[in-house]
Amino acid sequence: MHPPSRQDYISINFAGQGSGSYNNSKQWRRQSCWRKWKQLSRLQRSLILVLLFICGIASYPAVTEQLRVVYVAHLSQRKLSNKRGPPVLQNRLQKKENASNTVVEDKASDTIWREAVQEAFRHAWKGYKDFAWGHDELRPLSKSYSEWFGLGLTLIDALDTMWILGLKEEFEEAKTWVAAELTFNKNVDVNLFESTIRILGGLLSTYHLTGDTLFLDKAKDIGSRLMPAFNTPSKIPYSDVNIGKGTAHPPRWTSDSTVAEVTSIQLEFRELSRLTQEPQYQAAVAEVMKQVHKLDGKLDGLVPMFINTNNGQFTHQGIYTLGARADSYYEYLLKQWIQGGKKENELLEDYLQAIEGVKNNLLQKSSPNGLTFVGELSHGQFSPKMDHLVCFLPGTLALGAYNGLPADHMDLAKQLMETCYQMYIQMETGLSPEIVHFNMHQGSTRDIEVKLADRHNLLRPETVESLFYLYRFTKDQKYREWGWRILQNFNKYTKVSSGGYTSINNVRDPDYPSPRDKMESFFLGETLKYLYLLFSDDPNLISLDQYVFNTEAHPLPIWPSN
Ligand code: DMJ
Repeated sequence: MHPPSRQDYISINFAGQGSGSYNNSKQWRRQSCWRKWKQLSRLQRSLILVLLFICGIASYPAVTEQLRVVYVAHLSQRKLSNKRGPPVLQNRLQKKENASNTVVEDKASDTIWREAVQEAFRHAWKGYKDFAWGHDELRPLSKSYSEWFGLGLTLIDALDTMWILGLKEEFEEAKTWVAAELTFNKNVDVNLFESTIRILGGLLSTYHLTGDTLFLDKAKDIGSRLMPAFNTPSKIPYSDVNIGKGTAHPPRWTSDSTVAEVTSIQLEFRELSRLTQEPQYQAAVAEVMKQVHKLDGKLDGLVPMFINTNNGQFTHQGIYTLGARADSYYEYLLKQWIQGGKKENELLEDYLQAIEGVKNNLLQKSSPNGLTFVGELSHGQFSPKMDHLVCFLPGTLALGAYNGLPADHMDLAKQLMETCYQMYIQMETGLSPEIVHFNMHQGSTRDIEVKLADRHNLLRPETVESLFYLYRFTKDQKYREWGWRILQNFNKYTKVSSGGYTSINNVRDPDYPSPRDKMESFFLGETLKYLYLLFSDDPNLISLDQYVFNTEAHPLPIWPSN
């Protein structure tokens, strides 16, 4: 395959950056036009004036709208990009700007930023609709698609985002597809965790937001088809299920499952039981939590990454991370506790103990600037490696503090939020790599290093997810400005002109970030949803007193106390 041409990217250039001869040529053109105008007859001049007047009236709304968008984008771009120095300094400088100017910008930016997210969604949706409709994922450069489960994954993951963003037309056409085309009676292997968080979670939340039982019926159908995964000797589920045949199995090379996967399906199955009044779903996932709660092999509440489906024991012990394969275990301890009305004490105890475990074993500061980060532990050896996935943690810590957990969780959330933002802004594209390593030695010149193999960006949501929580709880405007900057960088380096956004291979090369030709479903399910919510000041747009987001950003109701 040919490497995709660079013209596939939209890059934004603002007027005024042009050549030095601009004024002279303008003057010359003005004089020449005036000469030609004088040569016309009176009738010809009147006709031209009438024509110009009619055109002006017809194009007035479109032109003013475009000018408004360009003007505000230009202001924001100038405000955020053109100043040198670390972000903290920039914020201080911004506050000093003349007061009336700030009022105009703030008023406009709130609305404009949300409109920019809607625009990004529409652009992503256009690519999906034109080239991948009804398939799992868009391949925007080759204008085709890829299948994972063959279940319209992107469309289902995006349903509640369209509802929340107010994209009624797009929502209706997707709903029509769900009603007419979506069937789970298919001979396909699906991953239990991925299909639970994206499909079951997406359908349940769309049901709650819309009240349309179409989505509940579909949720019941997929939920019941996933249940064979729990038929194992230990009741710890297998990773894969054939939803047509009703059979389940572990991956080919092992009888282990991933700890994060078996402990991050609970919010969805518990909710399915509540809605259907059928207890088997909740019972199956509660059994997993009960066993993991009691297991040996934890370190201060931190869990290993694998668990065996035959004997129910942790395997590959001694490695502790808040990143891949363990991340959402911690998230779901807190969120199940919130979902159930803060009554299930074991969940809370495990969560609080784990956060202490993070503080005691995984938390360090980088050099030279002292960024707080969460590293990994491998058989007693500390590694300053942090996955982008860990950036869910500031948001989760903040959510816990909002729900009455210790205030120092919020302090830590703020410090980690700054670090996650630096993982973006210190890269040449302003987009975070998948994995970073922090320098800890005195005399280092930069805090963050990136290995060659870790330079990709998959359009992941964790940082903007945390920005959303931090802004909701603190109302500190800087979190929105950070989110706006990240959105602009996605637009600059990952937007494909014919529709869609693409993962990239190299966040350190702004000239050629090397597109991967894939738009992950979570870009629509999570990244754009959290950005939109970050830019909304309405606390009732998915109130955090009424909803808890699953790990794929699908809001599920907090259960009423009775
Ligand atoms: C999503 O599927 C979920 O957020 C999951 O918890 C982690 N991986 C992706 C996004 O990065």
